[in-house]
Amino acid sequence: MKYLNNIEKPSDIKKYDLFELRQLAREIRKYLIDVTSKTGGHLSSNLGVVELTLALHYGFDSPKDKIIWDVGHQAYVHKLLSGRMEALKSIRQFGGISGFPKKSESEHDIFEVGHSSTSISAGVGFAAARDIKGENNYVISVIGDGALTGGMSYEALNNAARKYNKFIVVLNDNQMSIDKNVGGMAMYLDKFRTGTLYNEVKSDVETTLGKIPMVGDSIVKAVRGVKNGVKQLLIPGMFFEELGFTYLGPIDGHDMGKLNILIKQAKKVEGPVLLHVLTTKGKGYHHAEKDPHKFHGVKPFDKSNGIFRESSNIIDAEPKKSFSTIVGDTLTDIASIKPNVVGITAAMCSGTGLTGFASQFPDRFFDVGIAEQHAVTFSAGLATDGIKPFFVVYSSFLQRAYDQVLHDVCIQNLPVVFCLDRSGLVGADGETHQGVFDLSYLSHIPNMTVMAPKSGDELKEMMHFAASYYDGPIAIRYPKGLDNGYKTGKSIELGIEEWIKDEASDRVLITVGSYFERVMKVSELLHNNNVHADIVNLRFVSPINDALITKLASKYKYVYVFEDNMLNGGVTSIISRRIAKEKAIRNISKSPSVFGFGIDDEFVGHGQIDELNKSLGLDSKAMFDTILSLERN
Ligand SMILES: Cc1ncc(C[n+]2csc(CCOP(=O)(O)OP(=O)(O)O)c2C)c(N)n1
Repeated sequence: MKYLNNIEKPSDIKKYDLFELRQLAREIRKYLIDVTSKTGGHLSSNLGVVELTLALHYGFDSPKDKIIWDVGHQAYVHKLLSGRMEALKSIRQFGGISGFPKKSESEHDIFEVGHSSTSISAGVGFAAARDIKGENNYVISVIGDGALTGGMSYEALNNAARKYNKFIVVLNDNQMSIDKNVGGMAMYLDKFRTGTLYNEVKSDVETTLGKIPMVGDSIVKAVRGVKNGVKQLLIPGMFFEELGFTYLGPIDGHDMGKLNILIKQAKKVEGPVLLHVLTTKGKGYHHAEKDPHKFHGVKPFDKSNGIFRESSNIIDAEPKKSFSTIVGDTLTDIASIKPNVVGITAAMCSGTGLTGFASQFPDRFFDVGIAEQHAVTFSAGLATDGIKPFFVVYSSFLQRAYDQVLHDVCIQNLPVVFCLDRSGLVGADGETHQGVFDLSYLSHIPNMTVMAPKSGDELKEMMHFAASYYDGPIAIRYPKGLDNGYKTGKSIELGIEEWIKDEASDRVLITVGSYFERVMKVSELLHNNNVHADIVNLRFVSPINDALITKLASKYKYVYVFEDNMLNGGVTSIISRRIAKEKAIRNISKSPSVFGFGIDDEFVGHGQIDELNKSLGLDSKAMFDTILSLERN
């Protein structure tokens, strides 16, 4: 690594000439493949931005100039150029560096991110702050064509129009989101590559003008005559130009020389600039170029053949299914008997397990792009007119559609089903992706039913229950990972919990969803120490029935709640409040002490889920110890 080894900060690359920059790009690709083949991580997006990242750091002066990444999964090259070459080997691991920009890691990571479509808004903020302070730096927002499907990016473009100097939006267009990019903007951008935009517009103009009697023909001739002039007028980029940006491009994003020239030009333009860069996701690694989707987020793999090193369950006699697969399969089963059922994703078709559904029911499958807010209100529209939508979405991504859930679905009490994948701790993606807020942000909304299954079988039953439920919205939240194999037990009934053990103890363990296995283990450890506990699988976080609360308030000395969620506003809060109310109303002299195991008022970083739970004192042994010590006091 002759060139890469000599770089400690971004400005170090300025000493290289074009030939050397190209060598450096080669070394970076090799290093990225080496590291991610061992650690896993986001590979193909990073391979696609090697030259672009080099050109940005070559043309600008970070951190004085502000380079803002959208989503942030493509910032590995940036990390390499800003002193984290060795640290990259620990990326996404417990105690290692983050897979996304992190201010605590480097002064060059100026804005934190993980969710999509934030970079232009943040950039407008940086540009406005700069102007208020009378400073002179450039602001550069780097956004992918996938992230450009998110509504907030248009709000930001609209807001930036004609206002800011030294503000450059770099559109990194590789025609891919995680899956193939979708929607009208993707089609529009696609035409830039093929040149069909100009031809199409020209023929539209000719047809329209030709229809005007007398003058039509001569104008058409004139238009043909000034073909090149028209081409200048109708060039790609009109959309952005109309919004007040100067459009530059499209340009080959792997041509270092051209990139350097265009960035120089962009720096001279007055007003905001949109620099359109065409890249290839997975560039330079044959397997990733061939299947960029597979190499978007990788597990460790054999770099010689691109084959993932499989996890051990694959060699089990009967491999366990993931919760996402169970959701996809169950939705397909439901849709085959209920013709009004549709499946919706916000750019996460394969991640949410919907690939099979999409191919079996292409007319009832909707990928709306990275547009969670739209997906919710779109579902509300469908549900109002007799369709039964299942919006399958990662828990942390639904956060941004809170008002749509409340305002468009819940107030009108519409029968939309939300399947919340990746609820609870998700592991290596860290803070931005932990799905530990949904019980709090959903269960306090009137009309919303919230369920959490203890297993894949129960998840399936809950989906069938939801498919036949028309009295309002339902959310089912389930974790990342593989099914634990527990059977459902008694059938699902609205608001009714499942008693796993009910033996008149003075202690009860209330388990919510994915905690089930760990709680069974806690119960076993307690039992072995002659401490006996009843066990309730809560199933419904909302509604929780009155009889359960009465029983909890009057029978037990200790109530332990286990929830893969924030304790603030989560199940522990709900149950504590309900017990306190019960105590007041029924004049119960003694009520139980309620203790919650969950996330206590902090953002949880990255690492394996087991490691994170251990660090939080939420593994079975630690929870067992906590119970013993609480009761000893
Ligand atoms: C709000 C939100 N929804 C979904 C995702 C999941 N996600 C991560 S990257 C990605 C695709 C981004 O595509 P693009 O911006 O074109 O970047 P590329 O990977 O193609 O470089 C998606 C959907 C997310 N990060 N944030």
